Amino acid sequence: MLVDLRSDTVTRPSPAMRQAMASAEVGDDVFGDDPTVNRLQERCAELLGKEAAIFVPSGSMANQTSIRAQTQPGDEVIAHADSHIYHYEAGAPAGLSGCSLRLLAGERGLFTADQVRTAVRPPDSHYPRSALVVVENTHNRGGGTCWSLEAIEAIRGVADEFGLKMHLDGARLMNACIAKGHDSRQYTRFFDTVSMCFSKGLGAPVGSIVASTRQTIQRVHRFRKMFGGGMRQAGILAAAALYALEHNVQRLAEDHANARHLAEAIARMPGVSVDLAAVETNIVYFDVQPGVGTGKSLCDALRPRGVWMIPVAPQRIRAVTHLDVTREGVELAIAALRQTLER
Ligand code: TLP
Repeated sequence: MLVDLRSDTVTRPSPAMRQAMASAEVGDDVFGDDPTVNRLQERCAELLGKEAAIFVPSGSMANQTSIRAQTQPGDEVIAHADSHIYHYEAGAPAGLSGCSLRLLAGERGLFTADQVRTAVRPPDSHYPRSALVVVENTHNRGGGTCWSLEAIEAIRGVADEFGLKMHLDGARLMNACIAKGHDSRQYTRFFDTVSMCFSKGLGAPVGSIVASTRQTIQRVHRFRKMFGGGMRQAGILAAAALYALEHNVQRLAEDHANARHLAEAIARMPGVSVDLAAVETNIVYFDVQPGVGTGKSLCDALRPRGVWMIPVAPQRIRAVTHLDVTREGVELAIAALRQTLER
């Protein structure tokens, strides 16, 4: 058995999802003619409590079209220093939108309204114009952290005071909703634009959504085309996303329980350490003591045992649970890790 814990992006479409894809009605979505894409967009607009939504190929494109649609070159985007838009999107805020980033510190990917207030630039021609605040929920590098509604509401207050827009990188929004017991709209109502991915814990092969006002979605539509993300018979992919929304949301609780089980086992092992309080959803980060080796050497030793994790820093490893990892798989990963560390 292969237990691939590198990311929840590695999930493969199940036979039933493939069936839904194979029988999807399609059309040319660049002409707006694909009925399945249109159905997904309507479903997501409703789910996320916005006027309109648009299907895009990836989470990065969802974030970057949202940034481009709500900024001008020379503007500044306020985000956490560990955010995905900063670390893992190839410098796109600068490359595609001409924006600089104002990075905030804070435990586990979170920051406060006061930090945003301090970061906002005064209206002076020397400065970039503060335009947009990006919140990531759950927070990936933070450890799959969930935001509280109160913290977001307070940031919205500051954003309104200074005329800033707010974008939610909700690649794993449904993980936060399941973990916190919130309806998605309780989170999304504070944001101008919201992105969400189908290709992570929801188990679809490709695709993300952006939801917003009709007017902003029209702008996102234009930038999706500009960035090369207009797709044709995309209904095959939208069908997988619809299937995922129908069948794979509530089960995220299993992934969270599996991540906790894994983290609790790691906490009892020699040579590694984990902050259990930081494990709120499906992502586990743990640290390797230098005497044991590096994150990479431990991952390399696990690989022949059929357990895949990724080193994310010299002494740090990430393991992510998802719908292709069963409890049995987690037990196998625990046994392999324990044996490797005891050797
Ligand atoms: N994250 C991937 C890698 O890029 C690191 C992963 O394996 O976790 N926002 C967040 C919070 C993400 O975690 C990701 C993907 C994205 C956006 C981008 O999604 P894609 O990969 O579809 O562009």
